[in-house]
Amino acid sequence: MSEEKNVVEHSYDDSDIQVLEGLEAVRKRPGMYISSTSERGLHHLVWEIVDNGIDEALAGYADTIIVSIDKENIVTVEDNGRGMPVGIHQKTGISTVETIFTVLHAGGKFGGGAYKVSGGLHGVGASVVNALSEWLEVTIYHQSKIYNVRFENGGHSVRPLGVIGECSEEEHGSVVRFKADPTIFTETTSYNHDTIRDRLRQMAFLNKGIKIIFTDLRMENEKKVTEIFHYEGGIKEYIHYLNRNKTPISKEIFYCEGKKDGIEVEVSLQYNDGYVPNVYTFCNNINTAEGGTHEEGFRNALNRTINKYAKDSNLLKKEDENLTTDDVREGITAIVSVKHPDPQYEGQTKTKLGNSEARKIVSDIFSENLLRYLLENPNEGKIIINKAKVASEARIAAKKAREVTRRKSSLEITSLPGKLADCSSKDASISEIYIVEGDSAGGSAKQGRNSKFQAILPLRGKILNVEKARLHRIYDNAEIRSMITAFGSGIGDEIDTSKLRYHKIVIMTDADVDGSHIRALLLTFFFRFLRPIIEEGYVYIAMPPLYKVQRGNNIRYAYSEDELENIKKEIGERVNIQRYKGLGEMNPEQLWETTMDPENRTLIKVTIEDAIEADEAFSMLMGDEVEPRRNFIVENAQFVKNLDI
Ligand code: 28F
Repeated sequence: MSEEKNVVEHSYDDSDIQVLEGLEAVRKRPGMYISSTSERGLHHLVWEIVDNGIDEALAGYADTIIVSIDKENIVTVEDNGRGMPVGIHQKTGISTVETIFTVLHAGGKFGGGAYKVSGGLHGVGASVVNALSEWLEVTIYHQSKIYNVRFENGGHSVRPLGVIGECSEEEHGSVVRFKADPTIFTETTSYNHDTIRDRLRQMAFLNKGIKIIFTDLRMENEKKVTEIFHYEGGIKEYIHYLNRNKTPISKEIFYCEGKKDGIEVEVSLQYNDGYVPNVYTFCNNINTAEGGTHEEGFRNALNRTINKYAKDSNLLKKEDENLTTDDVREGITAIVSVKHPDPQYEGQTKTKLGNSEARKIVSDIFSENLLRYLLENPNEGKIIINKAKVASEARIAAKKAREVTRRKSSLEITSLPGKLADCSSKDASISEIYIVEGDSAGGSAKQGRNSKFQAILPLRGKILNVEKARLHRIYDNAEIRSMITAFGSGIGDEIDTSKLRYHKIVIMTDADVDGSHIRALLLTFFFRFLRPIIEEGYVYIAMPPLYKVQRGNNIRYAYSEDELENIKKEIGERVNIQRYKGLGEMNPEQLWETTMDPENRTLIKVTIEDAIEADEAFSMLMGDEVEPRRNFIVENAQFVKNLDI
């Protein structure tokens, strides 16, 4: 505040010209400032302005941020803070608010020890948003006056800051309203509702107490035009939210916070009955997807503290081997959030925290509080240690099982499963394996196939639901063992897709409820334990026909209701229609012709668009909780339909 006089006046001089040159540079090379001019870059505009409001709230002056998008994709962001300073900025000779919006990097460190907490990665400053907007307006409520300034065409001031009205003394804050420039954002200027909603929700979780209100006026015909995100519990409520479709094994969610050397640390966690760890780390509200020093501090402290507690309380005997990091992470959902005044980011995508001091600070604060939590909640302590002990036993058993499987498959190639009708080709790039439901369909497939490059593996009954099973039980399952040996690639951490014996793994099941269940089970298994084979595009779903339509010698197959109607139109209504209830009803020739012949068949390639989303979907579809599954199916009828193709 020392840098300004408390008056509003305006004078243009040389610095204005420099300012416009600066903003012009942003317009010439926008990618340097906002990553890209695609949809992603467009959203950066919103994040930047929201971050500034969040900073005002974190400084303790605001508690509410309102974000709205109107029909024309105009964005308005509002806070109830002090209002951006309206006095003249000593260095630039124009008001501080105009300085913020016209001088590059004016939004960064502003002296006086103030720093931008949010932002970090995309903290490029409000001037960049102005430069890339068709127009932008700032309105400030401060000491009973309403101030306003408007810029057009990438930051040219068309209405200098002035008082446009009066307000009550209690009203204070800043409002920024802008329209992204379509000549810059040539791909799209339409914001993605879900992207904005999810990020605002996350911001509310990461900054406890701040209320974020989101209104999307483009959603007028739908129920949720306005959503309010407000969590007094912060990341503790985030954990509850993340575990909403899981079954927690500990009731009381762990939470701690602390501060040292200007670094704020928050950690929250809860264990669920699953086996996959989900640890999310943040620095200055940015998801540090590549982890870094804060994540290492967390991991070491978790391991050390759990082992110490387990031995001190005799839950683990003195002579027992320590639990490993993997053991103590099984089924954990955790969030580590730090706020750092000077973050250094590293890694491929610059999402890895590099500040080495963060390691010890996180570790110290977290371990002290975790130990206290365990001592104060001995029941939770017991549950957690038991889970890690079971994990450790399973790890040892799985290692043994893996050794057995590996020895078997390396000894002799005849250890291939007996039920497998292998193909004669040894060239994986042309070889296919059909995983077929049931022995009778398997028989038809064996007779109908081209044995040169097509192998058939019939599965009997339903395979194990791997969502609910641990690695050693998975190795015990006969159906799964035969798949693993047939594929040849190995499994889990030891997977090597260059050893894969077939480059097409085709799931062929009946077009009924049982068939789609088996397909979902297989996909879950692949997703959990053979993920690279999906990622590298080796997994397919076969499309058997639903109907056989016959008129005299003319035989046609319909793969959908629509197609059936079309065929009827084409060859007449007086046809003989047979509905296939299962693959077994087709003779080998028909199965070849309709479903297996590369010339005629349709295969659907299984892809993983977004591993996290897919993982959530699988947990939901496969987990114990009935209610979220029901909701998910209702909400995502489309996706489920795809799963059930
Ligand atoms: C809709 C987005 O950008 N809110 C903001 C403030 C408040 C101050 C400020 C902002 C401080 C030192 C310049 C007010 N009074 N919402 C926002 N609210 N910026 S941005 O100051 C800017 C810097 O030099 C503010 C006293 N100190 C700071």
